[in-house]
Amino acid sequence: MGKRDIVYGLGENVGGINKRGSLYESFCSDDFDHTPDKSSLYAAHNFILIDGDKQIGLFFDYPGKIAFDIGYTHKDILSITSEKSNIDIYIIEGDNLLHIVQKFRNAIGQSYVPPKWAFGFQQSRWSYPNDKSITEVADNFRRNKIPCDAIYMDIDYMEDYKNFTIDKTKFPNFPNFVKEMKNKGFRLVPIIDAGCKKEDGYDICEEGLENNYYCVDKNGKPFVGAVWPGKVHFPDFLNPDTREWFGDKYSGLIEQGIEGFWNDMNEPAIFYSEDGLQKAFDKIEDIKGQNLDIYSFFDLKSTMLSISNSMDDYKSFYHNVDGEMVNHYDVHNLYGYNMTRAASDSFSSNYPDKRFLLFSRASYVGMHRYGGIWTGDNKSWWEHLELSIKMMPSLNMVGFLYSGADVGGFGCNSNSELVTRWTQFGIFTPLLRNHAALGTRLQEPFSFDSETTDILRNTLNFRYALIPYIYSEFMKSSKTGDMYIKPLSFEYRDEISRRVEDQLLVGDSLMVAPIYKANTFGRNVWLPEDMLLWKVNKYNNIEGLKIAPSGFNYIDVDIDEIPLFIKRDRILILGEHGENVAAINSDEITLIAFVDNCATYKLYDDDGETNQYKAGIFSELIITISKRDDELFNIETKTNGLSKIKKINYNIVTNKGRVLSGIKTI
Ligand code: MIG
Repeated sequence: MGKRDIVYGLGENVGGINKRGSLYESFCSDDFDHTPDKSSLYAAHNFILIDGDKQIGLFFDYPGKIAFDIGYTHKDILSITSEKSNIDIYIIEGDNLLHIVQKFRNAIGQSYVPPKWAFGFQQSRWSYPNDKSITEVADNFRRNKIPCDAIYMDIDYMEDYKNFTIDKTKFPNFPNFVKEMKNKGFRLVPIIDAGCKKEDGYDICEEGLENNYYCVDKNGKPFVGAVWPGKVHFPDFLNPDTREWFGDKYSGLIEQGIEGFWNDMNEPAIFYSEDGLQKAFDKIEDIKGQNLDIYSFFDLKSTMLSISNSMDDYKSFYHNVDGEMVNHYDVHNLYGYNMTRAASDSFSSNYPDKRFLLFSRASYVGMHRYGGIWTGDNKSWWEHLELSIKMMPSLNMVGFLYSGADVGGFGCNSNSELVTRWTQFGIFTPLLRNHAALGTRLQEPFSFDSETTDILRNTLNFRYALIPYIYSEFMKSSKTGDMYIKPLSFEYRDEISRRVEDQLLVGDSLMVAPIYKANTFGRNVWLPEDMLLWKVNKYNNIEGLKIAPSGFNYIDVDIDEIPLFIKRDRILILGEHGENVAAINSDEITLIAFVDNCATYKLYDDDGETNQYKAGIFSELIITISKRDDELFNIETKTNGLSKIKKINYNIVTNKGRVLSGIKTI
């Protein structure tokens, strides 16, 4: 590598946008400590992009463990090591960084498209255990007038953590409850785990055993591991028959009214295996009664800690790939991918014209065609808000457009300021879900003081107002292989823009500069060119628009403000807000444009529910604003006939900072 080369990529991983200086690994791991010393998270996204004298993309299609030493052992040497030699390497050249990403994305296929309601705010917690607690959360949203589209059901909705069951004591009439919630405007999103409980009489267990759908040990017997329900079998998702069988099981919940799922623990996470546990017991037996010196004691401790997700376990079971026994360890990174593929394939064949919400914890490049991802068990740490900012563009490079982090942080206790700042960034991520772990402090938007509730209401109303823009940009990116979220360097090639890691380009018109530090009421922002600054407080109160000059600007950002930068000759589109996506009035939009010369925006929309858009049924409204003189602008619109928009409230800011407002009817 040249001294100043930048290495982008690796999708979901720790570290910065520029990965240089560290050692990374792809081995999907269930690790809830996303600390800087880690080398791997839940995903294996073996794509890197080098920005040096030459720009080049590299994709390593390899299902096992692979290491990326990006200037760690030697600062100027990039070295990639797969454990075995069976690897396909793709070298992608192009005119610039974005072009290389587009070529890569065109090769790996179009990104998953969720239903439009999945762009609304979603609330989760491990767990809202029963129908009463879910109703209470829903009522709290409406009482506080905070928009929300979905509430999550974590593992406790199941009977003894058995996939595809509903605990009847907690949900006496589930289909009815789902309907009631939908009438109130909320979708319920249940979790599905990879491991299936080993229990006589449990249909999933029995059918799987009868048909050899589970992974087997070296003797060909169904492999037994343990997760939430205690002992489980792991469906062999590499086997197409297993996929079809398991995928079709989602229909049981769909028939009860469910329209979205999250697939968890599919690295797969294994708490322990019988062998692993036995080895640990033996060790304890051996040393019982001894006077343990420091090394024997540490050894004992690490034996206990390494019972979970152990390499020995991953090496001890097999998949059936076209009749051949393949060791799990060698294809580990394909497991969660194929679980999510199973669900997606089944949705497409059983409900071909309906879109479902589907996202996964584990993933591999290519899974982006079947579902999105969330970034797993982060913590309520400011550092993890920062990490989530840096991860977003890397996820977009590998096609995971529908993604997001647990807003507010999953583990540890959050506070009002962190939830506020995290939400203020989260509103730009397609998947916007507040989620928290068992035993942590409540962090729903109404869980703090009334001032915080007010701020979060405004913030989330603003998210809903942004949905026409977010959806339009998302859909265009998914079609063309563009990135919905980009680092600055993908558009601005000056040396400072190439190094900025805490500002992002969101869609075609916006740059964001989130606050991600505690007790902070402002920050430096690098502007590669003059931009229009709008400090959003209440979104429907468009005031204080001013031009921020290129260069470094220190921007004051009060706790209730979101600084937004609109690029020159670009247009931001805003809709109305509503209590959920369905309630948004779609015949009127507001635009804010920063026009020096001429700006055009192509607003995409579709029914948000079906796959008709693939057959060309979507609406397009092209808005062009061109300058006649300093005071006069032409606004022209052109539609493909399907746009419902009748009225545009415009705010045009000239390069001298004058704001011209008015209404244009179509
Ligand atoms: O071992 O289902 O990442 O979102 O709340 C924890 C309980 C299992 C991990 C997921 C998290 C979820 C939790 N699960």
